[in-house]
Parts: sequence; C-alpha cells; structure tokens
Amino acid sequence: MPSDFERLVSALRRASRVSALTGAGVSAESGIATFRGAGGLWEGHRIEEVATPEAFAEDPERVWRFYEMRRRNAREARPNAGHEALAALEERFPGFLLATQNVDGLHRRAGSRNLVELHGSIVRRYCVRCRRIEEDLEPLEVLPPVCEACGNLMRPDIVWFGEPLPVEAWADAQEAARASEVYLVVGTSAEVYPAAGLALIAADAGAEVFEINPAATALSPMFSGAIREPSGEALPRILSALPG
Ligand code: BJW
Ligand code: ZN
Repeated sequence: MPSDFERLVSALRRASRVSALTGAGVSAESGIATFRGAGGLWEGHRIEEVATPEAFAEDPERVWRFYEMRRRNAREARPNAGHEALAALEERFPGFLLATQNVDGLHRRAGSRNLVELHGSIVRRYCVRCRRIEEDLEPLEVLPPVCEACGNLMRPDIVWFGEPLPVEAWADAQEAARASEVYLVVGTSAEVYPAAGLALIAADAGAEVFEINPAATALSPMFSGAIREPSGEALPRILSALPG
C-alpha cells in the first residue's frame, strides 16, 4: 500500500491544475500563534471583544490594542520553509492559486503572487468613512488611528465574524477550487466558513484533496489523504519529490 505521501506526490506528478487553501498552522513555525486549541489566540482573548464589528463600534481602542500586538508579531516574523514551498508550487503549476485565511502577509513576503487573502490583511487599514487605505506594519503612535483625509476612524482591513469575504477574492478562490485536480488544505482547522467550504467545493468537483496538518480536522474524513506533519517540513519534502 502506498503511503498518503506517495499518493499525493504521484497525484501531483499527473496533475496540471493544482491550488491550495492555507490557515494559521502554516505560520506557526514562524512563531505566529494559531487561533484555536492550547496556546491559541482565542484562549487569551474573547472573540466577541476583539474580532467583531460590534466590538469595534463599542471600543475601537481595545480592538486596536489587540491588532497592535498582532502587527508587532507579524513585523517580527519571517516566512518559513512552508511559505517558501507554496511560492515554489506557484512557479511549477501555472494557474496555481493560493487562497489564504491568514492576515499576516507572510505568503506575499515569501513570494506568492497568485494569492487571495480571504480574511484581509493586518498590513492594511482603511477609513470607515472615506475608505482611504493605509498600508504598513509600523507601530501606530495614536490608538485608535484616524484618517488623515477626513478625521474618521481607521479600522484594520480584516474580515471579522459576521462580515462578508471580499467578493473578488472569494470568487477567484471558488473558481480555483472547482477547477483543481489536486487541492491542498494546509494548516487550517477548517472550522470557519465560508473559507473551509473551499475544500468541499474542490472535493465535490472531483479533486483529490490532501490535508497537511499534524492534527485531524472535522473535514479530514472527506479528503483523499493526509500528511500528518508540520507544513514547514511536509511541503518542502513534497516539492523535492517532484521532478525538475
Ligand atoms: C499546523 C501546524 C503546523 C498547527 N503545520 N498545521 C456563529 C457566530 C458567529 C458567526 C457564525 C456563527 N455561525 C456561523 C458563523 C459564520 C462564521 C463562522 O464560520 N463561524 C464558525 C466558527 C462556525 N463565519 C463568518 O462570520 C464569516 N463571514 C460570513 O459568514 O459572512 C456571511 C455574510 C454574508 C453576507 C453579508 C454579511 C455576512 C467571516 C469569518 C471571518 C473569520 N475571521 C477570523 C478572525 C480574523 C480576526 C483576526 O485575524 O484578527 O480569521 S476567525 C480566525 O479563524 C481567523 C482565521 O483566518 C480563521 C481560521 O482559522 P485557522 O486558520 O483554521 O486557524 P486555527 O487556529 O483554527 O487552526 C490552525 C490549524 O493549524 C490546526 O488545525 C492545527 O492543527 C494546525 N497546525 N501547527 C501545519 N506547524
Ligand atoms: Zn477618511
């Protein structure tokens, strides 16, 4: 019996259309905390106090303090071998689309370009009134930051609970999932929708879906196989098993 690793590599050798969905686990080896489970961000913070539009309306400074901590973590982190292997897969498979739930900007820094950020980016913020965008990871001098143009509040460009995903990013991600022969689901608990639904869209459309995650998830039984290793180890190993 071939191992799941061998089955994944041979599926990738046959495939021309490959895409991936990533989550917080991909950045764990860069020192960025995941959300759920022991030591996760949601252990120390109540979701409804920091990651909902209602929380921001009630206390923007509290929400911004949380995001200043996250921005500092992202600033100090470096992409790891998993991010780099995903960027290399884009070179290898034309049309490879990386749909990430991560907001830390590490995929872009690792060189991924055919990338959609389903939950926004911690690198950007926008004015709630005139929608002017600012983009940086520098420490903010005043919390909450206000718009230089109109004086209204700036908010993080993050998709909070109860908010819709960016329309174009979501459309592109669905299209790539539907078109895939092999779909990789990497470092996500697959608990947050609609993003997790991409894995099901790919499976329904006939893709071989492989999960790369040290732990099983609620969607594991739906997949063709799983590599139960940290993505920073599994992805480079997969890449080096491909020809060329
Ligand atoms: C490793 C590893 C290693 C560890 N290598 N792997 C009830 C209440 C409120 C909302 C809802 C509700 N019921 C349904 C909803 C909808 C909600 C939802 O899905 N909730 C579920 C929890 C049930 N969804 C939404 O609200 C979404 N919007 C929406 O539905 O809009 C509808 C709408 C339409 C039209 C108009 C209006 C509305 C939006 C969801 C946005 C979520 N955003 C967040 C927070 C952003 C805040 C921030 O970042 O500051 O995004 S939630 C949080 O979870 C974050 C993540 O992107 C997301 C996914 O988490 P992820 O990446 O899977 O991380 P973890 O920690 O869960 O898992 C890590 C995994 O890595 C684990 O499996 C580890 O094993 C693994 N791992 N080390 C590889 N080295
Ligand atoms: Zn403004």
